[in-house]
Amino acid sequence: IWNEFSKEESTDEATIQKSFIRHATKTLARSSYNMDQFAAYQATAHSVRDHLIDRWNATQHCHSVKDPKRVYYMSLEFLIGRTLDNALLNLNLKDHYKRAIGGIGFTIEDLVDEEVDAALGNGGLGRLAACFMDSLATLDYPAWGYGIRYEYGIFQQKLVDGYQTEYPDYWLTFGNPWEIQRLDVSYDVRFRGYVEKYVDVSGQTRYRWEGGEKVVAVANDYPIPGFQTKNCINIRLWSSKPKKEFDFASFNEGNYDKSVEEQKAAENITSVLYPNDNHMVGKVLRLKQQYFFVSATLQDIIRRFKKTSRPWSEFPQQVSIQLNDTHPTLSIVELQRILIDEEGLTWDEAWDIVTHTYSYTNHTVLPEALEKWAVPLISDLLPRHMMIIFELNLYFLQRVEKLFPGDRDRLRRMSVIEEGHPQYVRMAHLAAIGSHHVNGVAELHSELVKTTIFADFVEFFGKEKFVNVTNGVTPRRWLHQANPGLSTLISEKLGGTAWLKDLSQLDKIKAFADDVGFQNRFMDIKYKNKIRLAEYVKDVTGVTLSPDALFDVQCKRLHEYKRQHMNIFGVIHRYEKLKSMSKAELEKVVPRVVIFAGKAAPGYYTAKLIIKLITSVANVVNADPQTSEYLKLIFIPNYNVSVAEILIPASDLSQHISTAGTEASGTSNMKFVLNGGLILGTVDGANIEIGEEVGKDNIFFFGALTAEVEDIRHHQMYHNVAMDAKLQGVIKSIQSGRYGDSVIFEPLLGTLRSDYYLLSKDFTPYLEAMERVDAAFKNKSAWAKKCITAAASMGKFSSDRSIQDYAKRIWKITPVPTTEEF
Ligand code: DL6
Repeated sequence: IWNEFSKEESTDEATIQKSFIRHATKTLARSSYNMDQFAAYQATAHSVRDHLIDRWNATQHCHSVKDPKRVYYMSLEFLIGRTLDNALLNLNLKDHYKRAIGGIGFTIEDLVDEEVDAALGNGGLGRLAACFMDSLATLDYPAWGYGIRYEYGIFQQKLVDGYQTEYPDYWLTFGNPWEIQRLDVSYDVRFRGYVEKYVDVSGQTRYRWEGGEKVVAVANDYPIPGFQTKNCINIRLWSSKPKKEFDFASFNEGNYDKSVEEQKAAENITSVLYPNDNHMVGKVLRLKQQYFFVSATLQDIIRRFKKTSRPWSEFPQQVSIQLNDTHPTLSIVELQRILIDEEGLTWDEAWDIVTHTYSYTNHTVLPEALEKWAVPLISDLLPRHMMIIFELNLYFLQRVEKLFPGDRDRLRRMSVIEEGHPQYVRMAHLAAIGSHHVNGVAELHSELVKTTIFADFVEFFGKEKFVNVTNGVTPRRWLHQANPGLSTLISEKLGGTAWLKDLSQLDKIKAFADDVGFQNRFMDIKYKNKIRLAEYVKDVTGVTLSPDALFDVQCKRLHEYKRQHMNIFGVIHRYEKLKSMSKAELEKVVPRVVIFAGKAAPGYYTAKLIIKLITSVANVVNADPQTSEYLKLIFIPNYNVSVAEILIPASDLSQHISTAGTEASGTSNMKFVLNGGLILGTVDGANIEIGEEVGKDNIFFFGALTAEVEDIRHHQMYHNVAMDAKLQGVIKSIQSGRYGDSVIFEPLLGTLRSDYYLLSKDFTPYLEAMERVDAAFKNKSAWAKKCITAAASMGKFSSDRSIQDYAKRIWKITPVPTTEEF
């Protein structure tokens, strides 16, 4: 009976309609007279979810039976975006649902638009984790994602008087059909308390962590379907609950607030995602989040491992844990604690297991982003962990001393503890010491990892431990889903959709780069995507755009190192130049639409000023009848995954202009080129590898090189270097009050005095690169050829390639397809 009734539902139109109506009436308690569009989305989502769950169950069953080595991807961020469209496409159900839902009187595209983004991440790091989950599922790897189910995702950004204003992102208001709450999967997590020393029956001195307070971690499962496979993996997101619902003593005393205080404090742990990207903020609640997530995840992994009664020594053969940045690094200490304090292993046995289990991805070398936690903070919250950190640091430094006797400065540099008042724990050092591999996310970045923050560690551990895995993006979401027109054209030319699972096949599209008929179709798809974006922009900003203009996009988190200010200074320069042109000169100009989008961390004053400058300039530029045909400037508010899906396929040019050596990789650069847009970029991060693949004629590079940056900074600091004349002109124009009260912008302009990010040095080369872009865009056929060649060269940048790289070289796992019998 079980087998008969648990079969995956059929996908014919009538069955889908039946399932839709069953969910509308039984799950949502709606009826035909009160079905609005949102309810229709919910009913559809529940119906699709049934398919996901069937596959999810089959996959779990298959993995339990085959018991392969699994990889656990621990990440405090998963920037998933919407799920409905992605699930329909990955399950190959889109056309079926389109017809079935159409038959009920709704359009699937409208329903897709009803979904709220799951925005549990800040930017690149979180979106990378989501792409990796898609690839892991698609490639049939036995994998789990682990994270936190924040009730508030990344804040919603609105513009008020041109300033960024933040609003809470309570994304769960109407429930979330994509998650499965698992009240049966829960673990206690302890904080604070004390450490007791005792002697066990065999006479060994041991420690145990006691007392303190406990909260409960409850699992919420988020099924992730692979593309054209039965495999459906899981992201397990933890939410915090109180151990004790209620303090009766306080309640009986009439102290009602106090009676629920503990409950509130427990729930607060997973309340909100910290909105900082590439910047460390040392708040206690954040440390609590980290340990809460680490503790629950490890308990879950260990429970699964113990089911098969293997000895502990086999743990690393069964379990590989990837740390997505240092945020989950306490996991290393926690596993050591469990093994020595609870499982009775010796220190060395335990450490051997730990160091064969973990690997760590570094996503930045920017000093302000490297995590360090004050020792008193850790001691208070996690007293036993602090002891273990000191102890493992001692053993580590003893080994360093042995290899480099008497080199005290080296010991100071390599120590996990940064000396001072207070002392700090350097999480990157801890992660590197406790992992078997450390990887950077693009070639240049991985080199910088080896030569800067981990130079001493390379000398100590050897260079084999430090590897590169260049990032990638999933072509399913970022081409097939976001750009159906282009996906269909490629499938037509390649004779099917197999390329979506093997992106290297894109290469064959190069053969059509000179074919005028193909060029026209390719550019026609771009044109339609530009119309779609123009409609969206009209909707959210009221500004009308011409799809004939060159669409120039920079969408990413606002950061000085990403240099959105260089872009807006460039726009001002362009505007001033247009103002000085005669009518005849104007007629030769390539019309341009410059689009910005991105959030600034709420406490990042300079980044917020850049937004204000962009919106202030936009007010002037867009209202100027003399130039408005040739230049439009847009700031799209509330950039998120769904906005990116509209923006990226519509760009002719995108800017990735970080100061060389600062952007670890970047991943939107890959998405833009994959969608037939060209890059204007610095020789930084993954731009470099993109350049190698597409060829130097199909990318616009400019600017100082990484190797030059330090010298230039030094020179600027000590030699009274004059600011670039064109940049000076721009500053003067801002200071003239042309874009509103210039006093507001003084702190931003002030950053150009020390000019840490080298705007002055790079400004003229930047403008010259822009001129090359304008000239190239004028030749429509040559431009189309560049775009086609570039897009067809993007095979390397599939996240499938990144995942295969991790799987083979670091995790040592193999695919386990969920076969039909499950
Ligand atoms: O690796 C994903 C992504 C890179 O593409 C970006 O270049 C990099 O800035 C970003 N790094 C972070 C680090 N933040 N922290 N913590 O987000 O990672």
